[in-house]
Amino acid sequence: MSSLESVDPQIAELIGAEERRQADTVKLIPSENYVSKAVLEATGTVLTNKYSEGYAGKRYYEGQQVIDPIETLAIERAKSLFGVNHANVQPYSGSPANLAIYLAFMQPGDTFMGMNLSSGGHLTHGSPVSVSGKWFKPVSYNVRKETGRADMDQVRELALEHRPKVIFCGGTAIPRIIDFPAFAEIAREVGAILAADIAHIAGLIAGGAHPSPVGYADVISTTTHKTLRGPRGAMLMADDDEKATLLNKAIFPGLQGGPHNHTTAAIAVALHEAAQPEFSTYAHQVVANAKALAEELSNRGFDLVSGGTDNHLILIDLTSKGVPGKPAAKALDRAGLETNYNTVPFDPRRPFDPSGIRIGTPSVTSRGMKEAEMRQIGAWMDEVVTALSKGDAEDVITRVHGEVSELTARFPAPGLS
Ligand code: DSN
Repeated sequence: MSSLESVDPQIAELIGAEERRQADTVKLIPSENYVSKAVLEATGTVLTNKYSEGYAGKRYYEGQQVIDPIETLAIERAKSLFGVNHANVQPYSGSPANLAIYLAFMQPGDTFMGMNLSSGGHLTHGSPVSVSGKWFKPVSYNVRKETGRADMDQVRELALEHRPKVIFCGGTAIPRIIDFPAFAEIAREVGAILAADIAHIAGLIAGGAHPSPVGYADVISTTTHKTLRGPRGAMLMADDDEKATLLNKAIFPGLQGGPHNHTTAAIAVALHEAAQPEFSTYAHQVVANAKALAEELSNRGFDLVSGGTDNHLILIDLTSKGVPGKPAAKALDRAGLETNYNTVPFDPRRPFDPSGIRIGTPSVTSRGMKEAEMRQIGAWMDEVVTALSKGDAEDVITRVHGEVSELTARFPAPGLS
């Protein structure tokens, strides 16, 4: 019996249940993944016992003989993997990382630009319910209705009109390649800082399956737990010394206290894994799988925002199927296909009951699934959603769940016992 089982059997049982759930489910949420056993091991270590406010060589607590080299290793690996001059590996997650960008380069009330949430942006890119929208003046740009792709004419017009301090590109529901050079040109023209939020695509960039913002964006923020396949955490990167210093000050002492050293170690492990040749194979397969799944869904009459995908993510408007996103996601979940309901661009419905679902292929790719399995998953999704639209999906959900279990048994997930 493990210590956890003997000390707290309730939590041990719940963790075990979650592990079994993750093993038995086809996880299609595009921001999730399965980390390796090595990343899990680094996360669950005595490093959690240590306080380390400050940065290597300049800490406010003694006893940093081991923490300093761990954090330095993580930084050096991030710099080498992404080809940047500076990296900060301390942000607790993506939202604090983005807030640090505001703190570093803006004053309360200043204007910035970001992609509208329903067009694919993130809450921290100026949503009125986020501190980014409450304490600053966000100007939102959209995708074009006809193409579902970022409206770069609108970005330029708004930038010229509002002269933002910062322009954010990137987001959480963008199925297409982000045109970093085009954003950089506009940012230069209006004298704005270009911030690239690459949280979703960091692993694809590291693996060479998506263009990099390095050389275009002034600052880069990313989480470490999505396509990058590390622990839950984040990083900030920059080439310019002055900007890097401002970002460091914004993270500590501006926003955070002690870094989560166990997470820092696990980030270092994930960055090491991402530098191996097999990670590039994984990154390219993530994209190939997403394209195969998008094609299958499209052939089956699903309305994909922008018509398809260039990356790991597919955004589906279910309006034409006569089923809103929330009931569809719930029915799919009961069939063992885990997605999230999501707004689509110009969605007439509300975020808690939107028109679409968002899916992606990082997790299934980490399990070793390929194009044939993606076609099967697309067929199952169609069966469930079609049955739901006809009002009786129970038999289909039960049958598909059985078939999903057979598939997941053939593709064990990394990190799970
Ligand atoms: N929650 C993340 C996602 O699912 O995309 C963004 O922060």
